[in-house]
Amino acid sequence: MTAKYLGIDVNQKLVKLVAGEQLKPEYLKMNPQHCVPTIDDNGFYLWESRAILAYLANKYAPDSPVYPKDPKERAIVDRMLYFDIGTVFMAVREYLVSNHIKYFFYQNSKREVFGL
Ligand SMILES: N[C@@H](CCC(=O)N[C@@H](CS)C(=O)NCC(=O)O)C(=O)O
Repeated sequence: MTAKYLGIDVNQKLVKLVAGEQLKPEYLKMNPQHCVPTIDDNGFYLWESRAILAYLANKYAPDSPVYPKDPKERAIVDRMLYFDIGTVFMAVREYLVSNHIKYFFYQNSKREVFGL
C-alpha cells in the first residue's frame, strides 16, 4: 500500500503460507524469520511491515509527508506505528486466533477424523 501510494514500482510475488513456501531454503535465505511481507531491494532484504514502509519512504520518497523528516512530525507517525504493532495488531491477532483460526482448524480436524 505504501509502495503504491509513493508510486514505487514493485514486483509483487505471492507467498503461499499454507503451502509452506516461506519455509523453503530460498525464502529462508532472505528472511530466516520466514514471515511476510519481505522485500528484496537489489539484494537488501527487509521484513517487518512498518520497517519496510519507513525504508521505502526514506529511500524512494524522502520528501514525502508520509514519513516526515521533521523530528516531531516523524515522532507522531512513529507513535502510530508503535501503537499499531504493540496494541492494535496484538489485540486483533488475539481476537482472530481465539474466535476464528482455532475454530477453522477444529472444523478441519473434525473433517479429517470423521471423513466429512
Ligand atoms: N510484525 C510482522 C508480522 C508478520 C507476520 O506475522 N506475518 C505472518 C502472516 S500475517 C507470517 O508470515 N506467517 C508465516 C510464518 O511466520 O511462517 C509484520 O508486521 O510484518
